[in-house]
Amino acid sequence: MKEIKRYLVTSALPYANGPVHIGHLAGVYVPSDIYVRYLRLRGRDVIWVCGSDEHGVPITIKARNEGVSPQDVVDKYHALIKDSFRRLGISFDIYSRTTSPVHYRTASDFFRTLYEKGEFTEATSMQYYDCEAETFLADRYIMGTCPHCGYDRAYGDQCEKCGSTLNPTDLIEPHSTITGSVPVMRETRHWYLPLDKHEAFLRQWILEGHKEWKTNVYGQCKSWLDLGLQPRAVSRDLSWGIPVPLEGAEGKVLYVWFDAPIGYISATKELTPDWEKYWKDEGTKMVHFIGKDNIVFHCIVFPAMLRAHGGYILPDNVPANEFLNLEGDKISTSRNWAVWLNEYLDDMPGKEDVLRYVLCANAPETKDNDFTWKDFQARNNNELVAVLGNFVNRALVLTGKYFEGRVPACGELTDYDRRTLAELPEIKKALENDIENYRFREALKEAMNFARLGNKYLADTEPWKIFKTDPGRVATVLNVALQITATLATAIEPFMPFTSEKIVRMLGIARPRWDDLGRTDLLEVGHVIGTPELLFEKIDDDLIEIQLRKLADAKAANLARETPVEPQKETIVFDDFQKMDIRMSKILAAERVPKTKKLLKLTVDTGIDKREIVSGIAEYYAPEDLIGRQVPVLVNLAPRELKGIVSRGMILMAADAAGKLILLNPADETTNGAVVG
Ligand code: B3M
Ligand code: ZN
Repeated sequence: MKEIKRYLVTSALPYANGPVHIGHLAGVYVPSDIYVRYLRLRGRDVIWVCGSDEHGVPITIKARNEGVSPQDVVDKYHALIKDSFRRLGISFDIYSRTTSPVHYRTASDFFRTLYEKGEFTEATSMQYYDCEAETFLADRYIMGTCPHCGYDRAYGDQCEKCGSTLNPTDLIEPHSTITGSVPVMRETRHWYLPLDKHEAFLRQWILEGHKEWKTNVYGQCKSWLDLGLQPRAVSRDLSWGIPVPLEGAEGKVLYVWFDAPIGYISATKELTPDWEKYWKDEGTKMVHFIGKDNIVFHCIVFPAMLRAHGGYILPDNVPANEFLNLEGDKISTSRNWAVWLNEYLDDMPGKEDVLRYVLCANAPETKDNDFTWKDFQARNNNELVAVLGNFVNRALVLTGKYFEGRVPACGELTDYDRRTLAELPEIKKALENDIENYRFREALKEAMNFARLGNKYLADTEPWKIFKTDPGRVATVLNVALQITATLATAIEPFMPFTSEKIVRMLGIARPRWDDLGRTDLLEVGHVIGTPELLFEKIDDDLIEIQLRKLADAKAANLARETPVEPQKETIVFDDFQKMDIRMSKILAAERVPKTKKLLKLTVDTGIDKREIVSGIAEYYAPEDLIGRQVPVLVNLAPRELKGIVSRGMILMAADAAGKLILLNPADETTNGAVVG
């Protein structure tokens, strides 16, 4: 075993084409923050680098759709992402970006070195070209009919209907998604990294040398290697990206997956002049935190690049996570099926640690996992409030009550006290072992075990019952409880830094060192503690309802967008239309029809008369929101009895594809009875 002198931790660079969501957090940023905070607490030499990934086709597509430049897109999201990470306490040592000048230079130099060493091959191939847009069409810039299932919106790389992998040339009747025009075939020349040349090394290094990697990671690597590695193009015909730094390479840029991982190196350079120590000395342990869709790039492509370059170390581990789903569905940016970090932070101020806690407790470490708002609420109420918050609060409040906030002296310990205290070093050991082995869910459970232990200790010893008869015993119990609280403050720091900070502040001490966890002299007798405040609040149903409603709205909008508009009905003549008598009418009263979910009984003034109409809008409007509104009513519809009420007429409304009803209001109010036509 080599000696570990320092750590270099990297986290996947998020694409700067949208905000980050809970899937990114649970998969990558929360676990890496826990790992790094832990290493720092242990006094290890560690740096943690990240930044925005600002190249790639999705960014240019977004820019085109919004009528702005790619630089505008990345400027906006880089700032948003960086700020929301900071607000959640994600403690990178640097959060850089791949449009930075240092990165341009670093990536260009890297490419040139490989080129000069003869590590690339060059090849010419025929690719689709859009003559109107004067550009080659990279994978999702081209669409056509799937040769397998006939779906007519298949992309150049994949059919989303039947799931088959495609080449642009497989598409029937291909067209450009930029201009809609029919592309032509044109010759283009690119540089390739011959992964096949590195295959033997990678097999040995991963399959023999890293059997300890997580099974999902090891398994993916093995299946790639077993399929046999092919040369991969490292350049593209695009205008957005880092130009290929060679003579005669106009119009060519580095493939985004070539420059992005080099971003880790650039960020380190920006952070410290000592960067080479972290990248080139064998005493460095490098760990890449990523999601499962990035495994091949970090375990196969980037190591091959580093080796081809020479002089760089390779990662020691790549603890990739699986995916987090949301309320049973795949998180999707384009379908707005996500909890966006920036929105969460705005909607739930002061609950940063709750999100960190829930995402770690549910992290998709070995399989895909589901985030639900009900589970979020339950974990907050039953674990954070009832266990962690309750214990700390009791220990502090009782000390205030019985000993005026002074740490009481510890008398003689009972066997039970001794057994309780003996568990502390055991928990500490388990916690360390879990974190060092990237088992963060288990680690969090261990950290919470300090609180569970303390809670149980107070429940069993019941100091509130014996103060009158045995104040000395109460002093001992509270001394023990406060020492556990001090341990807890440090143990939870990697997971819940804001809460840790609060506890330390309330105890009025400097944060205990990691090595001192479990000690029984963390607080001196007589030390005055601060005023206790609640660490967590119970979360009520209405807060959860707001979030569930957001998701329901997103779902309805998707359904409406994805369901085709109803085809036009048969042609009618004017006289057919004239048969309908539609009048502007005012809603005077509205009430629910008992024992129904959908129906409201409305009293309307049609100008002709006042009458009752039963309408199926109860799911979309509250009765009180309807009163006083003017709406069009079909007044000569034959009366109909519904739930014992005679409905005379119909309120005209718009129904979207999801069946959601919208009232139609006139732009200006008119007299009741005014004819619509
Ligand atoms: N930009 C993130 C993703 O696939 C991708 C990671 C780059 S890490 C060098 O979501
Ligand atoms: Zn298909």
